[in-house]
Amino acid sequence: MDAALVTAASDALIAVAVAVPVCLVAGGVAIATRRRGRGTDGAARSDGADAEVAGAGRMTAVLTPRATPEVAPAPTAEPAPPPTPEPEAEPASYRGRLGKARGLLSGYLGAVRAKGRIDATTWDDLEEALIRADVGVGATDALLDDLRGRVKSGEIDGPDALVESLKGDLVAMLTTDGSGLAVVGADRPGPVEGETARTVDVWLFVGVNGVGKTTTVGKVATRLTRAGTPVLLAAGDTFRAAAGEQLSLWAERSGADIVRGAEGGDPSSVVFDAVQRAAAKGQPLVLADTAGRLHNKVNLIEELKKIRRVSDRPPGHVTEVLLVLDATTGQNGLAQAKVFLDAVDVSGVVLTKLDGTAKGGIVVAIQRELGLPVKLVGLGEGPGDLVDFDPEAFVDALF
Ligand SMILES: Nc1nc2c(ncn2[C@@H]2O[C@H](COP(=O)(O)OP(=O)(O)OP(=O)(O)O)[C@@H](O)[C@H]2O)c(=O)[nH]1
Ligand SMILES: [Mg+2]
Repeated sequence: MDAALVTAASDALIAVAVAVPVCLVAGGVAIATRRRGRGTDGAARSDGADAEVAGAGRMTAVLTPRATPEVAPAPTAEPAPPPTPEPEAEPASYRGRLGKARGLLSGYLGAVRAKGRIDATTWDDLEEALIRADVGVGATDALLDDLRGRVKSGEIDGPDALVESLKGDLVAMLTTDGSGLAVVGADRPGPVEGETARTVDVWLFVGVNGVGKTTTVGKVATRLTRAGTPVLLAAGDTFRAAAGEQLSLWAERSGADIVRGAEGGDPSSVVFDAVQRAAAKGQPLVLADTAGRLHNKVNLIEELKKIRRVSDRPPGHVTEVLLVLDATTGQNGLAQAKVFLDAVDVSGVVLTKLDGTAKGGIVVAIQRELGLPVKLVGLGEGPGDLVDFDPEAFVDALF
């Protein structure tokens, strides 16, 4: 054998030695794969086939029940039971939720009553009670001046009558016109020539961070959708990452529609889109959440002005700008409020967290010093914990 032949023969042997196990392994893998494939395929096919059969059965049962007696007719689907409604929490009541504020006043008023007569300490007690409840110095002076005059004239003849008169004065002070919310669809200006008709009311919720804007939007949405008014939520707080998510939860909870924008996007365009969508879907009201904080206060105020302008373009019409204030911040909240009043034409106040504070008297200061009606009051964190402001029930719960 010559050398070349030997090399060729040994190459062929090596090739066979390598090729055989490779083929065996490959074949094994191929078989295993096919088996696995058949397994899966088989299962899928069998499901599909079963589904087809079931489908055929259903079709047959529906179309030609007597022609194919061997196919059992599909049982008529039972109507799905109606969903069990979530148990409604007890509706929030002033008396039930204002325990803290009542606790503060009752100590003082108890002392006034217990004395049996009106003297200098009576006036000191009343003054301290009202100031500590955050009624404000101006309102406290006005209330006590009126009561002093009526004691002098003999109209009020003892501590019990004095406390009752204080109650009456507070109710009178808190009763204002315009404390009701705008009626949806009631106040739309007629169409201007060449302009789209205004078919969507917009309520804006403004206020500093953490006061309860988003929660209030959710509660108002809950209330309105329960009453049969469809609402669309606009996630106008694009500054905080979690804000849109938080509002989405409320949308889900209340059954409202929602329009969200990109994080860091332009909040005005979110509200604009929401108004367009509401108009297209025939929804009469957009509730717009806004940011409570931007990079600085000037930005925030400019942004709100823009949101208001854009929201008021047809088909939109701004019918409420609700300033949300946190009752627990008491008098400090008033200073913040003034910034908003200058920027956007505020139509009323939502006072939140009255359930968690002794400073219930802040309601008096808001109406007196800001000249704004308190329209809604937050008495807790739940969807039903928002009530119309009712001066009589409120004062009654304080005493
Ligand atoms: N106890 C009580 N808590 C409330 C009430 N309203 C809101 N809160 C709570 O206050 C906290 C802040 O509420 P948000 O609605 O997130 O406040 P926000 O104004 O939207 O805050 P930013 O988006 O940060 O500007 C949440 O924990 C709410 O559950 C209320 O009436 N009572
Ligand atoms: Mg918010």
